[in-house]
Amino acid sequence: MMLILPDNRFNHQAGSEITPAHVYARRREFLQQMAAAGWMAGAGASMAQSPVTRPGKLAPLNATVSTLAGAQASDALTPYKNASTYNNFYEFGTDKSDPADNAHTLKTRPWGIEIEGLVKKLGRLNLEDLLKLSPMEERIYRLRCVEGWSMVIPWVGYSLSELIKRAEPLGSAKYVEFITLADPKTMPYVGSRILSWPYTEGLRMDEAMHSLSLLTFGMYGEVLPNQNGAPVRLTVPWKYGFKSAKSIVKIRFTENQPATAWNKAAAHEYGFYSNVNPNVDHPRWSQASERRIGDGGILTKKVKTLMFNGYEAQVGQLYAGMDLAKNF
Ligand SMILES: Nc1nc2c(c(=O)[nH]1)N[C@H]1C(S)=C(S)[C@@H](COP(=O)(O)O)O[C@H]1N2
Ligand SMILES: [Mo]
Repeated sequence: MMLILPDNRFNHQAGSEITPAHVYARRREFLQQMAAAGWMAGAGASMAQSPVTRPGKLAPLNATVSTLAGAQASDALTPYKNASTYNNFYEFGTDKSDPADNAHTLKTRPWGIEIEGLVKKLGRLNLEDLLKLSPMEERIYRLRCVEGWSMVIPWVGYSLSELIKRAEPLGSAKYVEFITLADPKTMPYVGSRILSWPYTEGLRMDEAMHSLSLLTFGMYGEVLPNQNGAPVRLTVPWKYGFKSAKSIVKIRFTENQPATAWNKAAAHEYGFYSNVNPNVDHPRWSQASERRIGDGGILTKKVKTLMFNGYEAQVGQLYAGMDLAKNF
């Protein structure tokens, strides 16, 4: 499944605009030290904003550097070019380059999320209101695809729990279902038989309420490129990438475990939980290691995959006592 990727050291379209990952990491460290030392109280607080300088030339989305435990992976960032051209978004095709080539047709305005099911506050929240619902944070998360590639991306958004709290779920709500856009006019593969549309995903309520579950509006200091799930997606860093539903239009609160797109397509290969787990193989391949997408392509050395993608300290408790081989 690994394709040979272009060597990014030589083909950045706007190389001078791109902050190299190590420079970025050092600035971030500096900002965090400043914050920790109390230098950024009061008026100085705005200094904690993302140091990235619009690598995709999309609208900027300002955010403060998140101080949440687990939200600042220290791994080298994936170059923006790779993160925005090597994607899975089957509504736009199945090749990794298809979403970047085809997703320009996606209409991201007007947009809204419909809140449905077992909640007190039903109805539609439009994007403008969603953007103002809670302060934007920048969080560096690893995201690992089930196929064995991974990326490290500075995402911009806020905890999904902020939105859930506003919806006031009823006691009977045990799961959250995410329904994404399925518009055959703008998404060429909706209607094809690869998956059943719309692409849907789901989380257990406690997973959805975990502060690391990010309702995501941007990356690298800008709004999301269409191919990464504009204008709003999920990022659940301890689960395989397919749980991070893109271009969400509906969130439904349910009593029963919702169906999910990949579980419907191949139940023996993709379970509901889909937590990153190096000890439980996919029926057709090992899940013990991964390759970071970046400059090296197929030559990039594999690294060991970590339990819960490295977020075990934060999320392990959610699965205490569960047989993770059965609940894969
Ligand atoms: N609507 C929708 N969301 C989706 C997908 C998809 O095909 N359709 N693919 C998933 C998969 S398999 C992965 S790995 C991630 C990829 O996110 P990225 O392209 O931002 O890295 O998006 C997920 N969300
Ligand atoms: Mo994936």
